[in-house]
Amino acid sequence: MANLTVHSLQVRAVSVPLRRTVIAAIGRFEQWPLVLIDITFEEGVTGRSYVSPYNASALPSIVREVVAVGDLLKGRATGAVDAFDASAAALNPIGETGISAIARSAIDMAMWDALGRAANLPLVELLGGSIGTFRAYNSNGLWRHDPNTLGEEAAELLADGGFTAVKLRLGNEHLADDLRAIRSVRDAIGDGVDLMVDFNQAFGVGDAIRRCHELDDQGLYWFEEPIDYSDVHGYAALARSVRTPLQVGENFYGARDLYNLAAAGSVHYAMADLERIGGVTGWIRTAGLAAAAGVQLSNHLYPEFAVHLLRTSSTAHWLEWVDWADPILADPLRPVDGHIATPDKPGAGIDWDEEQVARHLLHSATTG
Ligand code: SMN
Ligand code: MG
Repeated sequence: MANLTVHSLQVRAVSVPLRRTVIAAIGRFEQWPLVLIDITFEEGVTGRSYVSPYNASALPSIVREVVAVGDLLKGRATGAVDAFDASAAALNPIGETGISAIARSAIDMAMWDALGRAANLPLVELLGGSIGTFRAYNSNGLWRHDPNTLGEEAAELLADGGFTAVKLRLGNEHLADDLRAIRSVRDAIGDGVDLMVDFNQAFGVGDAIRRCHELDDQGLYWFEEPIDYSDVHGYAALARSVRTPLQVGENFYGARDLYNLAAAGSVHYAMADLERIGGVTGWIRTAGLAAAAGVQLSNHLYPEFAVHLLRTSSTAHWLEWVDWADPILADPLRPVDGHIATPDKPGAGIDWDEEQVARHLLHSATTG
């Protein structure tokens, strides 16, 4: 069934506890808010997705906007790409980024999930790929807290799923604190483990050049977002003067953001966040561009959808493993030997643990 007709929507906001408090240059988060989308189609299938907007304050607006986009698609058979373009056009008056991007991405992911379920194919097979595994780094910890605890935490993160790579959040005001954090982790993990670092846009260009030079001989795998994600010229300046590859993209709102950086020779590695990039459709478009530009592409969050997409993207690089939606998932993914496997079931493989959803529910809207 290549086209589906939206019948009704259920959109629910929950907030789940995080095992380790997220502390980064962009903020501190003790709870992880999620918006769960269920779209039921007249053809008898239900598609599911979730988005995680960090800020609980935005949940009611996101729920409303997702419902509005779903309503717009009601009553006419549509494919996922057509639905995506129709929702992008309808949302254009309120802008292409922010809640507008989150709403169309959420609907898009649920559409693709439904298409997989309707075709009785895992999403990866619907996209022309095959079920299997993808290598991952463990991103569940190593936030900007007491450096003395980071070594122990890094060892836990490696052991919990057999990982060979972890990501550490930096961007402290003083170099000594970044160095202390790196030393603590490296002493615990040894030289054979890949160590990515993430600055979360902490610096202006000059300070970023200074900090990246100071850390350039630390054997780090990538420098993620040293500066504002959209500063094309700043990234070009960094790329010219730093040896460690640059990683940027979790804040991209579509393929054009990658195009702008790639065209300026400003980026080595890119990542796409399904909530911002435009869901599965936005990922496919971005992955085509990444392949053409020779940029290696990773995901940011959403491992449940990303594992399908990485296995169908020719410059796919690393899967970022986070388990933050696990409390409300009926059948969470489990890392094995540092790899994540595509579930062998129709669609993306997302189903809710309804008891837990009810327990953590904050708002909900139903239409149809
Ligand atoms: C990150 C993710 C989610 C919240 C804060 C920070 C981080 C990452 O940038 O890349 O994992
Ligand atoms: Mg990041």
